Amino acid sequence: MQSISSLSETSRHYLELEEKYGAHNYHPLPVVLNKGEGVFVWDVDGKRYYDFLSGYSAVNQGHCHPKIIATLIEQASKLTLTSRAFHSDLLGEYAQFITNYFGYDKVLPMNTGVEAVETAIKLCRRWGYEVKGIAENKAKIIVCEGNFHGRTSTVISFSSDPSSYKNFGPYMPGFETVPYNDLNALAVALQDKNVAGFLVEPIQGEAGVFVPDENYLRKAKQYCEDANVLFIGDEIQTGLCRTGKMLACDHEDVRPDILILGKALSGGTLPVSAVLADDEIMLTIKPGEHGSTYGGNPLACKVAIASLTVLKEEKMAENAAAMGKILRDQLAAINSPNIKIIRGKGLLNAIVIEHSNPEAAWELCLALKENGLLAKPTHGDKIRFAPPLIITKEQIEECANIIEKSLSILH
Ligand code: IF1
Repeated sequence: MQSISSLSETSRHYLELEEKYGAHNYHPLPVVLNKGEGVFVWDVDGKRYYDFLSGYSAVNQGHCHPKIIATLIEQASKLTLTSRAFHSDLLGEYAQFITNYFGYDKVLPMNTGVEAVETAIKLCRRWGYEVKGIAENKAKIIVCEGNFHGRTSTVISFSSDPSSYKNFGPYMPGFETVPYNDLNALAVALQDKNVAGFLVEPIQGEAGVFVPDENYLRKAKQYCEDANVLFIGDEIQTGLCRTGKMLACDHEDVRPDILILGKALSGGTLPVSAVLADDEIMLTIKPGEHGSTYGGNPLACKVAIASLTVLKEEKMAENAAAMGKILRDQLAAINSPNIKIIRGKGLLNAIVIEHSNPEAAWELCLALKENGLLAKPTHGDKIRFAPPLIITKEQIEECANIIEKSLSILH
């Protein structure tokens, strides 16, 4: 394991400050960044890296996208926050833009991804009681084994990962877990008349980029319709062109009843999330029954319009589809005995490392860092490869060479 002592004095200085004064709730790769532009980030010593994590898919448009930053600066100089106690000239414009963009009646603007997930859960439960007619406090939401939907107390209540939920109890009731990618298990769970919703990631990111079987999402949506249950699509990580379509659900022409967005909705500049739904669902929440201080602030609205605009203008979904295929083909061509699985869709990919050393994936990420590419393992033996969606063919090929060169440390 590379020790901190091999880092420059400058880097060590920043790590030591974090260690002493910051909570120890992460275990980052030993690198200290201070600049980002497009697919690249730079450390405090001026070394350049390809960013193959993209802020966990928050930086789909590339670091510091010029149009997004220009919009941020311009609006930040005018008006950043009115609170929802008053109207602004931007919330209505943004609401019209994003609802037209995705084809829904209304949007409820929030900030972080998990706040949007919590909002979707509240909307689903409220619809369950007031539209479906479920008895009060009996509503259930089906979730999947291996899910990751955020880290609030409610959301970790239905996590299957002990590192997310252990010793954070007591847990929120009203959730039932079924295996991911298992239509029979879902069909059985949907027989319960108290089920109000099915919350699912179209691809399970944190679990290691699990792509479900073809038609899983389409059939799951059909089963939900047949059971009068809301299909809630968490596209916080898979959405906004990451998987080669605007939404991962678009690969199967599935329209979630509740669509959850976050991360790249602001191009990695500030927390912006959104919940989209039609009136029958959205209008079950009345004035004063939900909200947040920053939700729908003018700065977020303006930045989100710019972030969504450049996705289409620069055809980032098409590029993600094309570059993702090249990346997976190049990884396969390495033919490494240490790459057990290559999987993904668009530019949301992961490799599963095969090696006797349980630290092999971490060691590989340290070698990748030395060779100019930043990635981080998830759940031990999986490494996510998710660069910004503006990456070029030449850059993909260079990165595949870096990965091949770095794999030699596992021999
Ligand atoms: C961390 C993971 C990724 C998400 C999906 C909701 C949220 C996330 C599908 C909540 C957030 C982030 C959280 C961040 C690391 C990252 C992550 F490793 F945690 F699981 F991407 F896979 N739904 N994912 O992926 O959004 O509240 O964070 O804005 O907590 O370490 P958030």
